[in-house]
Amino acid sequence: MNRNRGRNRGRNRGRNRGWIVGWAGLLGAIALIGCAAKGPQFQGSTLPPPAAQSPQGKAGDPAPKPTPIAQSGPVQAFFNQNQAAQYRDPYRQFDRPGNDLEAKLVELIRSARSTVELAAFELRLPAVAAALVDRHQAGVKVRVIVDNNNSRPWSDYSPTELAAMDERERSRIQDYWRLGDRDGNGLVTEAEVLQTDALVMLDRAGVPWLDDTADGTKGTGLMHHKFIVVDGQRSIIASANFTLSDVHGDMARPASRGNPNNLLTIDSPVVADWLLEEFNLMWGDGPGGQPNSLFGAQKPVRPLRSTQVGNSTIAVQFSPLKKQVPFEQRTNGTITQQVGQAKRSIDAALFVFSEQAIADALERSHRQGSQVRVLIDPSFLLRDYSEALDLLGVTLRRNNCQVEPGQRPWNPPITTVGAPDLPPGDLLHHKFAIVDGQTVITGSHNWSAAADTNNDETLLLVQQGTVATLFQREFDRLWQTATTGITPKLQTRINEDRARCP
Ligand SMILES: [Ca+2]
Ligand SMILES: [Ca+2]
Repeated sequence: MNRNRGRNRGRNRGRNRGWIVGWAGLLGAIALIGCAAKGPQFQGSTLPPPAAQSPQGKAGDPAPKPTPIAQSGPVQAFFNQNQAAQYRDPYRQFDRPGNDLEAKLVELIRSARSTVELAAFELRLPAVAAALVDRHQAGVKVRVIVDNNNSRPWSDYSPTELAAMDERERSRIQDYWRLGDRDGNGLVTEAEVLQTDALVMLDRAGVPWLDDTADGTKGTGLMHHKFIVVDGQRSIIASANFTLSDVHGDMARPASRGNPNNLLTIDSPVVADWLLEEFNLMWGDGPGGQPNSLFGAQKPVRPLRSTQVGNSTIAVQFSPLKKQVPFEQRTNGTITQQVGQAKRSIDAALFVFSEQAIADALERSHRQGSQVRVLIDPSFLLRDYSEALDLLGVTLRRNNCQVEPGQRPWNPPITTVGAPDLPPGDLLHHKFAIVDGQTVITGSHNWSAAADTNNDETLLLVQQGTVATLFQREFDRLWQTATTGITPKLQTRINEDRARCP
């Protein structure tokens, strides 16, 4: 059975049109779009040269390179901003600090002898696609699930569609055209697409894949997982999507180094079984091969499960949970319980923090003497529903001057809450916390209600000394550049809020 169900559900959008003709039209449109902004795009000469790259950090003030921490054993952690490691960006072609997360994904996939299951919110990395194709062609059973928002090849968008996109979305797609133009001649040929457009590569090779419309819905919430299982034994659970932005950095932004992210490799048949169960529910090969995919809250409820892997304790829980499941048994309940148990410290680095109950648990731990430090992506930090405001003892009202329900500004507040200073184009994409320097909470699961009630997510807890040390090092790195407390920007927002909503 080799159903390519990504293409069998009426979503075959113009993929039969002539390749070159399609690209020529698209490139014309992109050039026009580029002219309106700042000169023509996709001219080889306008792409930033590799020499323009500069190392992260302030000029003349290079941070000392930390000592590498050796890892061996069945559970290991990797960070694309690990300053103790070095790799060559395979697409922008320069050396940089960090673990090559794409290489980790590729290494795992290429080790497969019988099966590969990959579930990723977005899959755009060419080397990952090439590894999947390689294994598929070698007779390994390869299956892929992506989210329906990201299930179209970038080379598939028509000029009209691109023109109708908002700037952010369009530049995201344009970045892949930059990637695709391998020889920098301003054109993306069919041969180049077949080397760089991951979903086209899978399609051409007949690798079966589907998205979360396979359950007959319009795509439920976000199929937000980022995991791979190989041979029912070895797995990766990541916070990174399998994209340039989340791993290496953007083609059009030379200073970007990829959204700060982490990835764990876990060699355990027990953990692999949990992930496989989740994957198979979503994939949905029912009796006789009849499709019966389940996404979102249609999946059966499973509790937090825990196992010993070497000297590590690993626990995994999947979301979303059905509405009737009590809060304590939900994924946000698990996070709440973990941070509420802290005796000494909680350090969190988060893309999003909007779950009130977790903020309340942090306050309880803080009152009992735990040091609480929270870093949040700058784009989210000061939203009216950001829990950062609670910790800082501040309320910002919505446009209609209403207070976000449930907001509970701390009294007394803390000042150890803020945002790291990141290179242009990079977002703080982690979803991790370290509790008492021992327990790491990570995975794909943001600290939001959507992650608990709507999205397919992996919540991962790890207790292991070296892993905790590496996460602590990543937190400390981000903390060094952070701006925290009531910043001038926040004070301005507070003043505006008072003037606007007396
Ligand atoms: Ca080209
Ligand atoms: Ca979806």
